[in-house]
Amino acid sequence: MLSFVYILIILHFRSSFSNKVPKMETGLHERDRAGVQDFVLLENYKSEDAFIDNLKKRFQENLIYVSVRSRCPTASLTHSLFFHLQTYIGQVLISVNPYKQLPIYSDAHIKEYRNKHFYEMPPHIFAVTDNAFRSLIEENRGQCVLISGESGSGKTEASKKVLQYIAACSGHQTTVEGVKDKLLKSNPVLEAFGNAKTNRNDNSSRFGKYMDIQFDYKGAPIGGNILNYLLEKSRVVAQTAGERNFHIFYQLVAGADATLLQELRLERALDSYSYLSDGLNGSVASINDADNFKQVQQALSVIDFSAEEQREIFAIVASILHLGNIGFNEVEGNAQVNNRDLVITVSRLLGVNASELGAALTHRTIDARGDVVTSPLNQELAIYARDALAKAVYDRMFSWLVQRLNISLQAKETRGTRNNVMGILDIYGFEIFKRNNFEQFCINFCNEKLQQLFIELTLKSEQDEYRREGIEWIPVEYFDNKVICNLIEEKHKGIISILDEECLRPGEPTDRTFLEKLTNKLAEHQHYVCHEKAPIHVQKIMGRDEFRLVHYAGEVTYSVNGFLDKNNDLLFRDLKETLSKAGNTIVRSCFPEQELRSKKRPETAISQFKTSLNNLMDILMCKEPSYIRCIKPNDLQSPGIFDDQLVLHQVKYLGLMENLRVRRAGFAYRRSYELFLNRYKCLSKNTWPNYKGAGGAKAAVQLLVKDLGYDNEQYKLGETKLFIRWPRTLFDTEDAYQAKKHDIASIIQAHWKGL
Ligand code: AOV
Ligand code: MG
Repeated sequence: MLSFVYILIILHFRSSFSNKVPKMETGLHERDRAGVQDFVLLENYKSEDAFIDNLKKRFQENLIYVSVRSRCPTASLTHSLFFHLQTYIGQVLISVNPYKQLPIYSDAHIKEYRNKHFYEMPPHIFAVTDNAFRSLIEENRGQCVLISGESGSGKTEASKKVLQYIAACSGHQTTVEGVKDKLLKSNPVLEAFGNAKTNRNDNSSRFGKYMDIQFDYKGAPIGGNILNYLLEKSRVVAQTAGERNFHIFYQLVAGADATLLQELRLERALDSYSYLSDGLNGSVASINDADNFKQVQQALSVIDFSAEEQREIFAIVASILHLGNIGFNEVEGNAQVNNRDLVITVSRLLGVNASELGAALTHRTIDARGDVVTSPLNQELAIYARDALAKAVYDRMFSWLVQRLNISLQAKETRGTRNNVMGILDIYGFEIFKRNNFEQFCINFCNEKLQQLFIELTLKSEQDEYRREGIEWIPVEYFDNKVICNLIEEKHKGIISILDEECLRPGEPTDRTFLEKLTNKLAEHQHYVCHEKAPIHVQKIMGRDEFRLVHYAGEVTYSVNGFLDKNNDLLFRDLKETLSKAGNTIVRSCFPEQELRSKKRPETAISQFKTSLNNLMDILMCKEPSYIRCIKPNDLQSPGIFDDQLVLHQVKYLGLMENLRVRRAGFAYRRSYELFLNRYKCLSKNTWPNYKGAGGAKAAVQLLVKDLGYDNEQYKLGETKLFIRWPRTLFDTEDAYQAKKHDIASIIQAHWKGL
């Protein structure tokens, strides 16, 4: 009986082979009032001016999103196969920071984007997210949303919109609501402790964040995990003019109620605290510290932080403020604490012995192969030790906070959900300040790595594949920033290696000797500029203690002052020992005793950072990426101003023009011949029921697509794969396949009924 049905199916297919010619790709020519919403539709797509003009027109109409996707008509795209396209074309959304609230993120908007085709709706973060989300659930492919752009371009805001959309669209069971609440509430907490006002952005991320959200097979979020990258801890003890310390310090002082304030021995006056008085001493118009503090407290409760944990966290924050006010006198070369009361206050808050802390702040014990020697510090070193303590306590508390969040976010049940993960990457954006230090060097290195990933996935691998498959292709030239990544991180030769070498060298290495080594080894490198070899106009603005790197996003002059110190990241043993016995359990867990016993030299700060970034790249490489490329329209953080030159610069270095060219000329879909035949061989009598006579899979596909009416423009045959230029072609083929499947199902049904 079964073989009878089989023959019936074959007969039906054979008789129904029509020469249905799929509709030709028409492209999309409608354009809205303000430019085109998809750059692929831009007529003059090679012109930078036209590109900028399009962004500007749309920006002026409050249309801040423009997509770069493959040509595809908007109508009737309801194919399951749609998702196969993303693997190859990825999604790129360009977002221009409006610097004002736009009414485009409401629940009604979320509803509109829900389960709609990416191509059907105007470009939006919600469209990108919906698409990635559906690809994750329906195709079981791990996703990541990579958000990049310079400082203040809108990355963090974008990442919050991604999360908002996911929370609104996914399951609504009580258990899931709990997880979603926690995911959402992790943001205000991390921003309070990890963001600060800089001269570029009032809410600048001073750490890198990668958040994984884990879903069950039905698409409900069941957990999350956050990885944090190098917090800019130097900010705890000093800030540049016009900048602030981390938000939480101001929030606590402004928002704590009288009881808490009293408990922490704090006053409301910001200028009472030395660690808050370097930069901008006070509040910022765009920020309400007191309100934000209430939000943080509420968020901590939602994330299940106990009252005791919250008390301990705020005690640590307060202790740092008090610590900063401890000064030292010098008597015969020995530092002495000038305000013992403050030492007592700090000790109470952290639960350490006051005299031990006082001694640890003014002495240093060295264990040289079993010979333990304690010697007094001078005033300068005592200040150094105090600041190192404040930085270390804050930094480690921040990492503890992330770990603690992760415990709360941990999924209860993870079976079968390995691939159901969506990652969101929001790092600190590329920065150029008047003075740039070790921190900017790390931040900009991180941005180079992310740009490298974008190039690798959207420009390089795409074109490499065409070359490998022997597809006729006019290469699109682009600047590959690998050369800069190598300059920074190459083993033995790169800046990081030279810095580490200098940090570990016996003798008396200094920032200046490090700079000399850099210049000796790298003077000839085209992306390294030393003072001696700099062009006159650059030399004029460059100090003798500076070097300059030609980054993908611009030239940055770095001062070497503090490089060695920050890289060594030394905290004297006496202080570690004191803290390892702290009554404050968070502090105690941040300074474990084992660390004191370890004889191994800790890895330098930059090496740790490099390793963690390379691990991150590995994580991202095995996921399907969606990109949000954020653009800052002006340097004034103001709405309505579109600075053409500033935008053009970003468009250039982000590689957006090149990306568009590859998109336009490229192929939306590709599949190995065998896989293509597996699905569609039933659409031609030449390949159905098998294609043995065709002379191999490639020849069979050639016959099949001819029968389907593909013209030469629509496809190319590679070595191992069929390349289809426009999604529409594929969708029509899929339509024909679905129709055939449907027909045959009806025939079988009719047959059984008739029996
Ligand atoms: P960033 O994350 O890219 O900078 P943010 O996301 O913090 O930049 O954005 C900076 C500011 O721009 C925000 O505080 C908002 O005021 C405004 N903004 C950004 N995106 C939007 C939007 N979609 N709608 C309205 N306002 C917006 V940095 O973390 O500094 O690299 O390190
Ligand atoms: Mg940010």
